[in-house]
Amino acid sequence: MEDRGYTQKVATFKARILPANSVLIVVHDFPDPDCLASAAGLKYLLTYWGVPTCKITYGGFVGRAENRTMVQLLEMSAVPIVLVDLSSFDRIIVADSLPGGGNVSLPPDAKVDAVFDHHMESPDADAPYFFDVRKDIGATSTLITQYLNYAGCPIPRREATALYYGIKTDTNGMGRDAFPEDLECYKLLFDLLDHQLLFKIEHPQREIEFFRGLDQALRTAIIFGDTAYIYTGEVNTPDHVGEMADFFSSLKILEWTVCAGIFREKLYFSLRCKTLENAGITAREIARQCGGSGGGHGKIGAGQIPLSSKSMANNPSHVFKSTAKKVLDRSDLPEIPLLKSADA
Ligand SMILES: [Mn+2]
Repeated sequence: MEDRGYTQKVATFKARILPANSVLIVVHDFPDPDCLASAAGLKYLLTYWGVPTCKITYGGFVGRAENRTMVQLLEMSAVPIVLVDLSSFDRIIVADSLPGGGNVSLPPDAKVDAVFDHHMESPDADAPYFFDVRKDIGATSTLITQYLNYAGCPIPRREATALYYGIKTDTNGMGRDAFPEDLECYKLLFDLLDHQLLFKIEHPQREIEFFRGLDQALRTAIIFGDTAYIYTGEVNTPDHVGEMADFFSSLKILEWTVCAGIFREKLYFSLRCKTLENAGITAREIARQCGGSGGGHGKIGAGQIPLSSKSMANNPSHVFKSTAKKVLDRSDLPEIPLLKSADA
């Protein structure tokens, strides 16, 4: 593999973190496989460098059945941030998100030492921490795989399984928002991972709530033109919203899939598009108009809007749907229930 500056970046990162007795790795709220795998990879690298204590932490909880299975089978000792005393750590690293990005439960005054991410927003060049934030890779797991590689750190089976699954889910198996570096790392990790464990993660045992949620989503789904809107109502976990967006986007006639649900006084939404490349920008604009925050990549976007936001006071689902239709320039299209539509 060509170096692409990684040797230098690894050295700069190492110099920023070491020496340290304890490092906290913070990932985004309701963590997904990419951020969990990135944290596991970073933790392994730091341990390899001799850091005695590394802890992985997240806001919210691990929701999706796949992700819970991943944490359990890969023995990732990740803990909710409410159980963590930030002041007891020498260094703080943020993975797969930006400090202050709206989906990280770090207090604003927390002193961050390093950030790894792959989203469209980048920190200011003079940010007081080391950062490697890339628009041209599909997963933070790719970035961390490169750091392990260029640090000369052998990747064990569990970490390889996590990183592979992180890249796989963020790129939908190299089919979405994937770049050459993702494929390089994907191939490298394929030979290192535990395929039995991967199978168990990808085929988790589900709670009955999953099927209730699916039923609710099917009943509320509507179609307008090439777009579906699914409102899941109150959800047990915000990542159910993204899960349903992925599921419904397989409907043949769709370009856009918009899915929204309510969890603890916030409306969470996910966007998927098939051929266009503006899901992240669209998510950001919908969230902005509703008084929340959002972002993403080319084909996937997401955001959250506090129900306390002025625009959301009455009937949040309706306000959100109207705003999404307006931003997508589909306000005038008639709405048809998905299960009654002729094409479905
Ligand atoms: Mn990611």
